[in-house]
Formats: sequence, C-alpha cells, structure tokens
Amino acid sequence: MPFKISSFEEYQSEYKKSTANPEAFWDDIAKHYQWSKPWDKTLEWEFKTPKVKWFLGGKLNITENCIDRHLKDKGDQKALIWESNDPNEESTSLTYNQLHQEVCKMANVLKSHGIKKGDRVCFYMPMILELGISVLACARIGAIHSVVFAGFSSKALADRIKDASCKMLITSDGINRGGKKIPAKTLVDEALKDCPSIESVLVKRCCGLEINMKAGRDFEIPVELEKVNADCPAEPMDSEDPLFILYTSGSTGKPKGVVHTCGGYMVYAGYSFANVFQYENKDVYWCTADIGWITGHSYILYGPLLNGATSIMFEGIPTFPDAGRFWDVVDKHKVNQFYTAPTAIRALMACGDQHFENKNLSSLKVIGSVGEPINEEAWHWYNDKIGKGNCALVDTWWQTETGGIMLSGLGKHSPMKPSHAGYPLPGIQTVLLDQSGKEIEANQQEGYLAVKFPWPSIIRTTYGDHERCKNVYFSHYDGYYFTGDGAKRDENGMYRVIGRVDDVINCSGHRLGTAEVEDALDEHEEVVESAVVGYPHPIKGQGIYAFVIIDSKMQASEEIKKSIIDTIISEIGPIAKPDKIQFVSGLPKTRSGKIMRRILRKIAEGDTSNLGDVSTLIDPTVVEEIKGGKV
Ligand code: 7RM
Repeated sequence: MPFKISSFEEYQSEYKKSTANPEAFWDDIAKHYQWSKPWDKTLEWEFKTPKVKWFLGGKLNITENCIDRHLKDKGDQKALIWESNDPNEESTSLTYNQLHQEVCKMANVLKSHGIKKGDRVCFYMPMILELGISVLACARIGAIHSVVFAGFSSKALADRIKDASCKMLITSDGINRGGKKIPAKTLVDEALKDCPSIESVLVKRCCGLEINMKAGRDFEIPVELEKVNADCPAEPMDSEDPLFILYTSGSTGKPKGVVHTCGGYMVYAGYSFANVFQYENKDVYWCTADIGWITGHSYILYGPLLNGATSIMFEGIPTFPDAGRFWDVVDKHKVNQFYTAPTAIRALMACGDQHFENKNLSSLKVIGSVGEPINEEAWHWYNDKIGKGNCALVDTWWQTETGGIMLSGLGKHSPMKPSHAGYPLPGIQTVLLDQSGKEIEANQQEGYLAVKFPWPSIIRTTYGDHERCKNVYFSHYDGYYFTGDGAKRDENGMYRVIGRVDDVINCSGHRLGTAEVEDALDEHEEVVESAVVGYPHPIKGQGIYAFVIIDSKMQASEEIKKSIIDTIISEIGPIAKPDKIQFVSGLPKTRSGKIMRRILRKIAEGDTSNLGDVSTLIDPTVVEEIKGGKV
C-alpha cells in the first residue's frame, strides 16, 4: 500500500480501492503515522446530525508526527526557512532539531501562563517563525489554536476571540507588509477592550513600533522563553479532540469557526501533501499563503512537516519591492514546489515578463494554484512562463471545511487540462447534483459539487453551534456534504470548478459573505439598506459591488463613499472594501421582501440586456433606475 502514489495507473487503482473499502484504505494510510495508542475503530458516521469520527480510540500528537519522528534521520535538515518582507534581510531557518527545541520551549511558556489542553489560544500575527512555532506549541500541549488573519479589523478579531472564548492571544508589535507597517498591537489593544476571556497576551517585536504593554497582561515572548526549559513531552490527544478552529465566511450571518480534529486532519494533511506535490527528499517547497488561512495551516505547516519537508514561510507580498519578488525567492532557495493563488498570478502577469526573465526558475517541478478558479489565460501564463512548459501544474480545489486538497492532479502523474482541477484524490467521493439532489451522470452539465462519503479531515462542527454546521453543509441534500460550489465534468471525468453558487464572494481568494458585508455597511449611520454582490474582476477574480440606499436627507457624495469604506475597514478589514458603490433609492425586492440578487448581479456585470423575469418585483421601476445609475 503506497503512501505516495507514483503513476496515474496507481492513482486509478488506489482510487478504486479507496471507494470499494474506505475503512481498509484509510487504515493502511493512517498506519504510516506515529500513534501512542492504535485506534479501535476506523470510522463512525452519519451525515444527518452530522456525526463523523475517524480512528476512534486512537491517541496521537500531531507535533510528534511533524517533528519528533524526523529527528533521528533529519534532525539537521531545515524544517522551516523564513524569508523576510525586506529582500535585503538575511533569511533564517530552523532545522528539525531547532524546531523541536523552540516548540517545546514555547509550549512551556504557554503552560506557565496557565494554558491547558482544550483551552483556546488566538493568534493575530505576521508570517514570522514565532507564529509557526507557537501554533505547533499549542498542538504540543493540546491547546486549540484559532489563527485570525492579521488583515482583519480589531472588531472582527474581537468577534472571533469572543466566539471561542480564547484565554490567550499571541501577537506582535506590528506587521511588515510591503512598504507599510500595520500596528498589530494597537489593533489588539482596541479589540481586547471587549474580550474578558483573554487572560494574557504574548508579544513578539518584529517591526520596531512603539507599543503599550499592559502590566500583568502583556508579556514579551523572548523574556518568557528565557524562563523555561526545552523539555516538553507531547500531550497524547484523542483522535477526535479538536486541533484547531479557523473562521470562514458563509452565505449567511457571521463567520463560523470550522473545527478540525487531531487524528483525521493529520492523516489527510500529510497524505494529500505527499501526493499532490510529489515531494521528494531534500526538495524545497514554498506555499505563498498566509497561515491565517487554511492553506497556510495545511500546506505551510502541517502537511509539509508531517512529511519531513523543508517549507518556506514568506513574510512579504508578491509585488514588493517589485513584481519579481516571488521569482527572486524561487531562484534564491531553488524552490522545487511552488504553490500560490490565481489572483497573484494574474497580478504578476499584468506586470510584464521582465520580472522573471533574468531569474533562474529551473528548480521548479510542480507549480500549484488554489483559492479560486484559475482562468485559462492565467493558467497558460503560469504553465508557459513560470513552469516553462516543463512542470506539473496542479489546480487544487478544496475548502477550509475540507481541511485538505480534494480535487487535483498528483504532480506529474496526472493529465493536465487548463482550468480543470481534475480528479478527486483517493478517498474523496465527489459527485455533481442537480437542483433536486439527483446525481448527474452526464458530462459537460453543470451541477452542485457535493461529497457523498466522509474523508478523514472533513469539518466536524462549527464551534459552539453544531446546528449551523448541519444547516449549512448537510441539509441542502440528504446524505451529502454540500460544498457551495458549482462544477462540471468533461468526457474523461475531469472536474472544472466554476465558482460559488451561494451568496459567498471570492475576492482575491478571500471568502466573504454578502450578508457579512451588508451587515457591516448597515453599521454606517447614513446607510438605510444595502445589497452586495460579486462581479467579474480581472485581477481579483471577483470584485465587491455594493448597492446602497442612504438617508433621504443626505446627498450622495464622495465623502459619504469614503466614510462607508472606512466603516467596512473597521467592521471587517481592508479585504472587504467594496470596489464599487452605487447609491440607489430602492432595491429590487419580491413581494416577500427578498432582494433579487440575480438582477443586481447582472447589473454589476454590466449585462443589462436581459434581466429575465422582473414581474414578481413589488416595484419594477427601481430596476430601470439602478440600470441607469452611476457608480
Ligand atoms: C483552500 C481555500 C474555498 C472556496 C471554494 C471555492 C474556491 C478554492 C479553488 C476554488 C476553483 C480551485 N479555502 N476555490 N480552490 N475554486 N478552483 N482550485 O481556498 O475556504 O478559503 O475557500 O474557494 O469556491 O468553495 S477557502
């Protein structure tokens, strides 16, 4: 039973085995890891409640599998390489031995501050090594990490801290982002005015910013590290104990905390990494995501480390100091597997070929894409200009909720087709459903992408609200996990994921709920009502288009627009800034009061020729007004 597949034929036979007898299949895969107690039962599941449990009764610690297990053979190999935002700063690294020591020390710091198994620890940090170390330190002692992307506002941070009643927050003085410095600690101080559950804050300085340190609450990480030793045995965790919470947006309400558990997540993160990226001993792997997103969790930290890989953590952005930065780093570290997002590819494509022409990219073997559909033009540019027609391009489809990659080629072993994610990984039983929930067999017909059998890293619950998990993912179609995406299959069974079919916008690879943005808009004093839709955007994939009704006493003006944008930045963060705001006097509503987003989407796309049936609207004249309106 191979852990790493080495031909397309082998993929096909593994896939067959995995569906014929999923439990035997995953039993074999899971045996490649280190367990302190073997599991008694492989799987228990039903998708109604839902209840899914993998490797029941098994005990393990993911950090023993990520670190300790490699010390004998790879102790002096680099585990993490850190590349600064500043291209002139020397990069640093940690070998597996050093990572072991740092994680153990940090784990002892957490313990010395009263953090125990099951406690929630929140992170609001840039991409520095202390982030990776501290996340693993949580896992070492069984504390549940909740990493909040540091582009979110203090309000959004506070919401997430409160939702999970986090006991500790780990942060930095600031964040270096291109030529800017973001005052992280100041934003944290603001958030913590309203978060009584936080008992202590650990701070790492990396920006040279002036900050306030609140006595008795705030502690400097280097000072705390001085006080502890490097001996910290790993806490034996039950397979189904939570490993982390990660918040993600949905079509309704506030972002929800997706919960992943220790055993199943470990098994699938490691397995999918090995197979999709076809990592070989001594390769250097680089994923450009931020650890604030699931891609960073699974494919900067856990997946690579589970495989004893060398993984790069990059603090910067693609366009600083110029659009050649990615290719500089690839050349400098002789990167073998490179994993990024279509929005970055499109942005760099627009900057011209001079940025990579003088860089040596010949180390690349696999180049990956994630986060949104990759359009054909970007696919070809990536394949031809970066991969030189000589690399495997893997278009990886997955979600925060799936924990790991679901649809993708396996390195060079799978056929490639522009804009197609391709085939499901072994163990992943994807289907396309029609409106009525019937499985579509035919090719080239669009349907709802769903999964009909559990895989080890499937979402277990949404933190503190299991009902919501059921409603969002398991109630649309009985017996299926519903992804929220539309897709089709070609004559060879290769999937092409088209995009969200719900009210979720994918803007530069960031997931945002239209309701979430509307709620933020409605916080503005003069905003009476709003409706938000996505529209095609050449770089971002989707842009955010807001239709806004303001108080009738107010004049629409650039100032109001600006203050509305400020409200969004403070409610959610700069990632949710609308690209377009159109003031309107009414919204197209049905008699039952529902906004007809279909019409607004058409108008936002600039396609007003055929808006379809508007007869069910209370007042069809608003459509004419909106069509003729200005942005
Ligand atoms: C990993 C991640 C999930 C949503 C998902 C899709 C979209 C992601 C692809 C893609 C087409 C892809 N997690 N998506 N990857 N669409 N092709 N290769 O992005 O939870 O933040 O977003 O992203 O709509 O549902 S996420």
